[in-house]
Amino acid sequence: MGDDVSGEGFEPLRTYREYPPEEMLTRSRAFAADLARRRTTRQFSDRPVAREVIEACLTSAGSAPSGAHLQPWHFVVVSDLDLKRAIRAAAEAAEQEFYRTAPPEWLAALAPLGTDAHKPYLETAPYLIAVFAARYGLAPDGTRRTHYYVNESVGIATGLLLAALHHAGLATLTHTPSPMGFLARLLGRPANERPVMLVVVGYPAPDARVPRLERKPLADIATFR
Ligand code: IYR
Repeated sequence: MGDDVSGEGFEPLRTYREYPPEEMLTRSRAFAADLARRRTTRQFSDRPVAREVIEACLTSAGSAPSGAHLQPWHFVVVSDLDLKRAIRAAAEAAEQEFYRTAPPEWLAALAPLGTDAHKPYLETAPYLIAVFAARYGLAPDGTRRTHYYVNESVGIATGLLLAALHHAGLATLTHTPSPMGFLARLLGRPANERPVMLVVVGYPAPDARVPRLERKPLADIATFR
């Protein structure tokens, strides 16, 4: 006996699509090659991006699997310049403290990336997407509902978001100002939500530069047994 899928709450799987083995291979390789072009970018253009594109990419993010399908995520899309400025000011204040007090080992690990407390892209890029994790569900009447595997679920959704934005032809930066409690305050999020990260989105600056870095080869990241 497997899982019971006979009840009223079930329907046939209609959306699955099988590809012939050759096509499966070419598709998987083409997808890998396309994702291999994704680079975290720290210089953004101020060129506008259609809101509909962001909406479609967030729809991709929202397709993620989640613990008990409770979808414990919320995305706040910030394009308002005053709000971006306020986020930048708060993030830079937090980062100044970070770079002043971080352990030497951490600062050494970051050195190849060339980062510092200066975050002009938080103002330049057309969109900042603040990712929030709903630690528990909160009904309007204040009733709480336990959420499961929140970090895993939000991590998967954010990964799909980054892939969708890249697929659309946009550059991204995952930014984790520390501490980032200011995001919940500035964006007026409810008490059950914890800010997870900011995803900076836009066109890369025409003269954008990225660190030379290599990705681990397959043999180092996967084991077949
Ligand atoms: N949040 C800081 C520091 C930082 C930390 C890690 I780990 C990175 O991969 C990159 C940056 C900053 O944004 O500069």
